[in-house]
Amino acid sequence: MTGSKTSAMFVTLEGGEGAGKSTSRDFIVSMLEEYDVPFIQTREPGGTPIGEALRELLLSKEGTAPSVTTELLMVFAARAQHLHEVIEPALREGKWVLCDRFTDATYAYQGFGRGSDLGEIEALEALVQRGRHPDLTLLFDINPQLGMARARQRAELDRFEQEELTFFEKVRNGYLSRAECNSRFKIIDASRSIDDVQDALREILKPFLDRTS
Ligand code: Z5A
Repeated sequence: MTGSKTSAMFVTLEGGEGAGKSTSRDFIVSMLEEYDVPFIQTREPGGTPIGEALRELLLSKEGTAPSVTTELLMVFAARAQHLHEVIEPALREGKWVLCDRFTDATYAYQGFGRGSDLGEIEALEALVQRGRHPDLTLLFDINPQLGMARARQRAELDRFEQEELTFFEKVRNGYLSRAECNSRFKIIDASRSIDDVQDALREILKPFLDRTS
């Protein structure tokens, strides 16, 4: 990375379990390097020491599970620190920020999945983000049954991944309904092969990257 190109973009990756966000993130990183674009990659919940500590609590299967409201406040607490410590400074420096999950995940998981009030999520979003929103959101859409089968092959399941299929169906519907009303979303059919998903990503990202050269 040379730091010579300055069209900062805030790009988020979203989708259900096993949709292939991590696999695709590595491919996007290789594209950013190919175009010599300065960038950082980060994730939510997490991205800072405070955020990573909250992530551990959120995903842990040990002890008492947080209440729906506690869970909602924890993801926004992690996000407030993430914006303050990592995302805003990087954007100010003209870097692309590639973030694995952001507030659309809160709408999908806490709102549509757990039933948190969407108006309350909007209020927290306004408080924490102060008008900051992603410029581009890549939604990896997958049938939850297929996604869960992939996730199960990969590693031990965390607290979220142990939910019933109906939870993930609600999450998927939440994401799709958000995508319907926001033009920053690009939906990628994540049930396709890795090569096909990467072709779709290249097609989506190339116009943005060409603008930086
Ligand atoms: N959460 C929340 O509730 N509210 C919030 O506001 C936020 C988050 C921000 C952790 O997220 C949890 O936090 C998440 C929601 C909640 N729920 N869970 N669980 P996470 O992003 O860290 O966790 P995740 O959803 O489980 O993502 P992941 O583990 O990184 O999975 P993925 O990135 O989507 O998939 P992957 O690891 O790239 O791929 C899974 C497997 O499938 C792997 O073996 C791949 O090799 C394979 N794969 C990938 N693509 C393909 C294709 N195209 N074909 C075949 N096989 C493939």
